[in-house]
Amino acid sequence: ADPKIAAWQKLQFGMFVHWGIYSNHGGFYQGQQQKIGYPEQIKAWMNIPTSDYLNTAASFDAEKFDPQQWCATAKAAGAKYLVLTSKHHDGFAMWNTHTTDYNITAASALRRDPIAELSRACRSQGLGFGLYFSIIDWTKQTPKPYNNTNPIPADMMPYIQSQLREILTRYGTLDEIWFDMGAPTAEQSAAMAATVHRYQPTAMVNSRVWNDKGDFEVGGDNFVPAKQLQGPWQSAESVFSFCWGYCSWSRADRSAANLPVKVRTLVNHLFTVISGGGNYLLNVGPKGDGSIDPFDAAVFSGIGAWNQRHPDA
Ligand code: FUL
Repeated sequence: ADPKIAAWQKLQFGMFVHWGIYSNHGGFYQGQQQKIGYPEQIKAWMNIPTSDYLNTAASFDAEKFDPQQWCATAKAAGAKYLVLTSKHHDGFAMWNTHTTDYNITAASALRRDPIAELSRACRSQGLGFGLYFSIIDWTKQTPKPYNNTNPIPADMMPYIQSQLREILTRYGTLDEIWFDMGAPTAEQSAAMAATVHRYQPTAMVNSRVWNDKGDFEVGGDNFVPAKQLQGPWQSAESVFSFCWGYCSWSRADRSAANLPVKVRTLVNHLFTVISGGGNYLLNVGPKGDGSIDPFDAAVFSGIGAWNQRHPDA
């Protein structure tokens, strides 16, 4: 077997993190709750002008952002790696990029590079690390909520490639790159995958680079197949299937009574997936201040309690 695939499959269980300017909104804009769509896509669903979105960015100081704590949450669950959103569809770069000022160090109050800090924290705690990268970008394309038929204009490719080069060369070894959305041509998909392989020869690329140019299959959101799939595959599921970024409104779902139900459901999915040879990537959406909601953190430690029954699984 290919050692690169085998090493990736050995990770088995990871923590996915959706965190960006949208986390500060938590599904609300001007006091109104977002009615449809994922909260990480609030800019498109609620038509937030870029100037307003930048105002939100300006107040994004993430005073409770603690990368060691995020790693501890992942480890408490028994996860072996962490995958962070470097850029979601809003186009806001969560690293100190040279390609645009629309980024966390230039346009937010945080002025730190969370990818740098998190990658270091992961390494210090013995966790693997990977990055999510949205192919569609609402700073280059008209924001369209949940539209997966967006072609990628040819003149967007140099921008994408420059951004990929930065995230692929600055943060040490990456275990996977998780592309998402858009409708690139086969040549564009191949070019993106080739850039990953060139700078990170051991990183695995997910199937949402499209056109069969990925190294592993992810299927749709919250996809938990009952059967073993052919080839390397992964299930990516969110603690709350209806939000990847932080949703502040779901108080009822975060009740004490719901905690054991949630843990049991997700443990069931974890074991279904890994016993079928897949990797399980469980998502959490930290708040805009950088902290993980206590309920969500308790879900991860609850899963860990189950995992310890099978420490070598
Ligand atoms: C989807 C995206 O559109 C969602 O916002 C989220 O990032 C999920 C993991 O993939 O297709």
